[in-house]
Amino acid sequence: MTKSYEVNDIQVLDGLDAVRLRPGMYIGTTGLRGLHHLLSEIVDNGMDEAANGYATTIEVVLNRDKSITVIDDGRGIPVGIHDTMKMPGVQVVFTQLHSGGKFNTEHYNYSGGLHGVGAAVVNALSRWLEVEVYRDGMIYYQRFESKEENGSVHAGKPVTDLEMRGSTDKQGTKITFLPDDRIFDDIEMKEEIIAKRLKELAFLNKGIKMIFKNNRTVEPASEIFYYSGGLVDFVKYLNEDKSAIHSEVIYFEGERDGIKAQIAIQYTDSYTESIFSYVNNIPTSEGGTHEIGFKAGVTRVLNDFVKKQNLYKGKNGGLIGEDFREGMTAVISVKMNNVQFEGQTKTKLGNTEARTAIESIVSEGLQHILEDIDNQSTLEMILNKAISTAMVREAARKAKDLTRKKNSLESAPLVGKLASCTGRNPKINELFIVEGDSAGGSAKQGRDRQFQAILPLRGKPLNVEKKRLDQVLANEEFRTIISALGTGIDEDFDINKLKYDKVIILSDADQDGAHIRAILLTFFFRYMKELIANGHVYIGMAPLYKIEKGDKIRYVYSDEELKKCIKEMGRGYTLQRYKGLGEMNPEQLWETTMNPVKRSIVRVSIEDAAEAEKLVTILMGDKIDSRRQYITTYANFNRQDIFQEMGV
Ligand code: 0RA
Repeated sequence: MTKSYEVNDIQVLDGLDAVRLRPGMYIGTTGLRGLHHLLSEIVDNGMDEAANGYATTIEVVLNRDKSITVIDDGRGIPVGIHDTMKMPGVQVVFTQLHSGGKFNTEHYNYSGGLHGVGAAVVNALSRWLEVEVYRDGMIYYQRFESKEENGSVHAGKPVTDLEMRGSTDKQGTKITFLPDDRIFDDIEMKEEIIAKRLKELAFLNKGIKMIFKNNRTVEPASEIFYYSGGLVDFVKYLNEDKSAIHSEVIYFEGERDGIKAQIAIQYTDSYTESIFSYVNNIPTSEGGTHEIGFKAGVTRVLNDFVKKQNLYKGKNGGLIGEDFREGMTAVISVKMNNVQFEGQTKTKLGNTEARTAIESIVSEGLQHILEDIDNQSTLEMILNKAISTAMVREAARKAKDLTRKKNSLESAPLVGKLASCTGRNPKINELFIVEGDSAGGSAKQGRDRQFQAILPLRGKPLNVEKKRLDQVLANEEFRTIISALGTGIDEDFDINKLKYDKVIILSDADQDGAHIRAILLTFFFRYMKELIANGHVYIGMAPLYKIEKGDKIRYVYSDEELKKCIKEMGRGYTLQRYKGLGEMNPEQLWETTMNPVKRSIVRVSIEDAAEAEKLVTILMGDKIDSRRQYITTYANFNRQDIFQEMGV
């Protein structure tokens, strides 16, 4: 008696209830990403129909009540009674986990990873779900709800049988669901995320029409994504704002061991590589085996052409993979079964068989295309670009070796006009980088040569913005700075070799001075970040005015201070305004700007330097308005703003 009671009392957790217990296991998160995952599950089912040639159009509608509708014109979910489950196919699809494959696997290849558990999970995590199937001239309808019973929720229960509701000449499936606000942090899907995803799917599946309607806005909005060119259109779109170096997008596809790949490539004159890869329509932003195979294939094919034509005579080996990818925009779309996703965000393909398959597809497809007589100019452009990349790489390496060598020679005579100090204590030595030869001259005479070194800069230094390391290293002024500091640069930078405790930038308090300062800070920020981070970089502040009365001399650093000083002095003073450092004689420069007990210097923080980098971009760019705006408001170490206020 008691025993049978116990047996009946055993609670078997319904599959859908298990989903609610651990939503993370099925959709990753219950945040925004997980919420949109619900929509993906449904859209993916429609995409599977489309991929197998049964559907042409998928429509997503955001409804006013926060529910979402997805309509496809595929075959419609089967409505017949399932042999073993003894219920209509529709009900199986929405209430049984992993039911997707129980139908006809032959028609149902390529459902990827997290996706494919599908419709039942969506039902389990919704308040309610309604489905309409248009099939064999009939409309079928069924509704599911999450029901609360004695305080616990039972997920996705059918509240109607599958009903026939009249006839139709349409074919397909329409699913509407309301995500459960007891599961998700927020159930409002984001228009931008959906639109981006539908656009991506339209690119990845050429000829499929993706429609997006938003009925939540005051004016209902609708967008259609349709690309007859597929991946070729995708690459053109990605390169819209760049300059391509060959007009036709390279496209090929192939299949090896049941793994299919479509690949589109176009090179631009930019220095970056942008590869976007997908597996079963899912973005693999962390890359993985298919990308490795792709890169290996590209390197092999292009290197074969280089060798065959004997194009590159560089020493130190031939071209490397990266040489062939500078400026490359590529989209790789792979379709395969039994996908394994790895990595931090599960967006990295792990299947080893994908590497060899894709490499082989690329080797054959790319070679074939580039051998084509019509594509010889494209081939030439690509190979020339790779070779010049390799040459630049070589040059940069040589230049780096050069500075490294220079730095290793402790007492080597320094190039340029550095006046080094006599003392050898890097804990107290100071390097002044001074704008202009005349100020440099005064500084050299006025300094304490025991611990102060002077490096005059003639004109503006090279703007490092948009310059590559080799170009920076080719610049005499920067080479001198690098040599003087002794630290090396970039990856080779070693703070322990620093020969000066303080690197002090001395420039005029005008626009040119601000510009020079910004360029230098940007250089340090980009290539010697630690120098700033460890607090070795300073801005020197030269006075703006000298006030004299009788034997009293005062140097004034701001206009605020000037007003006060004039009051104190009373009548009969003489005022000199310094237009630049060059107007000061050596004694004055020492007194006001260099003497450690009297001067005022400002230490540069990383934030200042980051700001300076932005400033350089604007100063160098052609947006006149923002340039003016920036120069006049950028006040960190710049008294330009004060000049403006005074109308000087
Ligand atoms: C199982 C089997 C078949 C189609 C589908 C599921 C199917 C599911 C969804 C979900 C949204 N739209 C859908 N369209 C189809 C194949 C049925 C057949 O062989 O006729």
